Order: sequence, then structure tokens, then C-alpha cells
Amino acid sequence: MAAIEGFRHLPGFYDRSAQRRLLAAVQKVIAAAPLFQPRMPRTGQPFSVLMSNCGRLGWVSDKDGGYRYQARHPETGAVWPAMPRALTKLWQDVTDFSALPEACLINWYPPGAKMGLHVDRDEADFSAPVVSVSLGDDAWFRIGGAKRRDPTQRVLLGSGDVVVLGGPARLAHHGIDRILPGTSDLLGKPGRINLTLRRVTLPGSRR
Ligand code: MD3
Ligand code: FE
Repeated sequence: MAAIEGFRHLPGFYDRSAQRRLLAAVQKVIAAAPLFQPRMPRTGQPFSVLMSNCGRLGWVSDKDGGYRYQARHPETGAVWPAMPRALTKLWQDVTDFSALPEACLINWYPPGAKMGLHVDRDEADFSAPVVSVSLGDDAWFRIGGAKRRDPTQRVLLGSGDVVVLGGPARLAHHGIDRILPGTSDLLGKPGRINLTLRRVTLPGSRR
């Protein structure tokens, strides 16, 4: 299987006790910034994945406004909770990008949820990598190339795994085909959490 340039999978990066600490931090974020159901631009079709964010900016999507980053929760109007220190540290440990992440998107996959093949292009800076952490049930992740029809590969992501996407992989098509309910007991219920750390603005820009 040919490796995709810039795709790094670090299986078991977090041991069980580190996963529990990270989960506790995520639960505090969600208590302050409740999961919301994003909707597709124009059609208003709901996502099967629920979301929240922490950090200065959060990713949101709704029928009229479309995909975007904003400083406030779409329902409560509150600014997003601060990025937990453990996530800033992760970024410093696995990337050599000196500017710190501005956004952490929290994806909650209930059993049956999926995320179709897409490219992350709502950020101004594609030179920055994206760092992802998986918690809870295993999931089949799919990654392809720059073009939607490029060949794809499947990778099983488990609880505690970290993925770093840099270089050409940063603009690769990717998605989650399905989660495997009951493969982890970390969350105490079936489902999966994914965290993605991102730069959104160009370093030096004030927006
Ligand atoms: C490859 N999340 O939030 S994480 C997303 O598991 C997203 O929730 C998936 O795709 C999830 O946009 C995948 C791994 C990941 C994240 C960002 C990427 C893979 C990526 C950006 C470019 C290429
Ligand atoms: Fe993505």
C-alpha cells in the first residue's frame, strides 16, 4: 500500500490513563459549549455527526451561512471554551509548526454516524498541518488524493490514536465510512469522539 505523502498515523499515542484525562477535558468543554447539529449549506440537511469546539475559533455550518469559523457558539452565543493545555502540548509534540492551533473541532459520532469524503478548505493557511485525536470506538477512516476520484485507502482509527496531516495530505479527500460500536469502553457508551486541531488564519493576521 503506497503511503500518502504527509499522512502520519501514530497508533496508541495516548495510553488509557492519558485518554481518560483528555476525555475529562473534552467533557468540560462540552458542558460549557453543548454539542450542536450542523446543517449543510443551502439544503439544510442535518449532519449525522454532532459538533462543538474549543479555542479562539470554532467551525460551524448552517443552511444560510454555510461552512465557516466563528468565535461564538451558534446556539448559546458564548465564546468557545479555551483550548485545553494537553492539546496545545500535543500540537507542539507532533508538529514543527511554531504558531499554535486556533481551533479544536470536536466531532461526536453516535452509532451509525459517518462523514462523507471531503477536503478541509475553510482555513486560510494550508501550510499548517491538521492534528487529529480519536477517542472511543474504532472507526474506518478513508483518505484519497487531491481529486475526488483519486484512489483511496482505508485506515482503522482506534482510541488514543493521533493522525497528523501535513504537506500534500493536508488537501487530500478524506472521511469516516463508519464507526464500529462497542469496540471501546472508554466512553461508557457506544460512539466515537474525534478532535481536530487547526490553524485557521495566516500567522500575523488579526482575524
Ligand atoms: C486528512 N474529521 O473534522 S480526522 C473533519 O474522524 C474530519 O472526525 C474526521 O475529517 C473525523 O474535517 C477525520 C482526520 C483528519 C482530519 C483532517 C484532515 C484527516 C484529514 C485534513 C486533511 C486530510
Ligand atoms: Fe475533514
